[in-house]
Amino acid sequence: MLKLYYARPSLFARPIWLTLLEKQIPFELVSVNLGGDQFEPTFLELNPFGHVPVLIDGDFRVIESQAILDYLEAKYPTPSLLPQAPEMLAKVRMVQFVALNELLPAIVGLLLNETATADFQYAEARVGNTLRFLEGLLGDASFFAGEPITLAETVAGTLIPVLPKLAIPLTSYPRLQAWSERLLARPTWQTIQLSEEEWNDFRRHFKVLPRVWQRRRRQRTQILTS
Ligand SMILES: N[C@@H](CCC(=O)N[C@@H](CS)C(=O)NCC(=O)O)C(=O)O
Repeated sequence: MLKLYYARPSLFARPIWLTLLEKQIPFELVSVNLGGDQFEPTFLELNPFGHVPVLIDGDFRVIESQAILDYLEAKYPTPSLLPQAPEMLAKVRMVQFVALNELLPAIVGLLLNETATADFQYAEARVGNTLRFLEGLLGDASFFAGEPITLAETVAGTLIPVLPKLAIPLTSYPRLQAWSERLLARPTWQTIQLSEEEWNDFRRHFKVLPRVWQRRRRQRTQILTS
């Protein structure tokens, strides 16, 4: 059976978890405590960069979330989450990469910084810019590539719905708000939903974790280069 090394709140691992559920592929979840277990030698053998997600399929191992999504689509093509028509494919890829390269770092900025700081305001502006773009791209469709859902939803759909919890309501983006509500109503989204307590823990820990990771990485660099 497939094994997914993940952490419940991990913004990179959640799209994989959802994709496995949407494709109805049997899998086992292996939780990695990102408070330090990612630097343990047994985990570094799976991913030398010390990140989740990692997917294990028999004796094949895949790291990097977007590579994992491509692997799942190629190996388990039904139901398909990636359209073939060039324009739809481009739309889905745009959403995937704008979500990861613009929205995710902006969300990290919102989580790390205090409200009144310039860094927070930059993160807020970046979120607004991304949401305006995605609102236009979605247009009047139910999902980015029409029906059914695609990787655009399993990727952006794990990020956009958290914005209201970060004091960024979706009310100015009515199409994305309705899209987000449609996704949250799906059984698969409900399965991965964090409880209020998990979300508060995640927010609290988020401010200290990057500093811990930086320190552990410096130690690793010394080991790797000595
Ligand atoms: N580019 C990687 C990024 C993965 C990543 O940064 N994962 C975070 C969790 S959200 C992680 O494992 N952080 C722990 C660390 O960096 O030590 C991917 O897309 O899979």
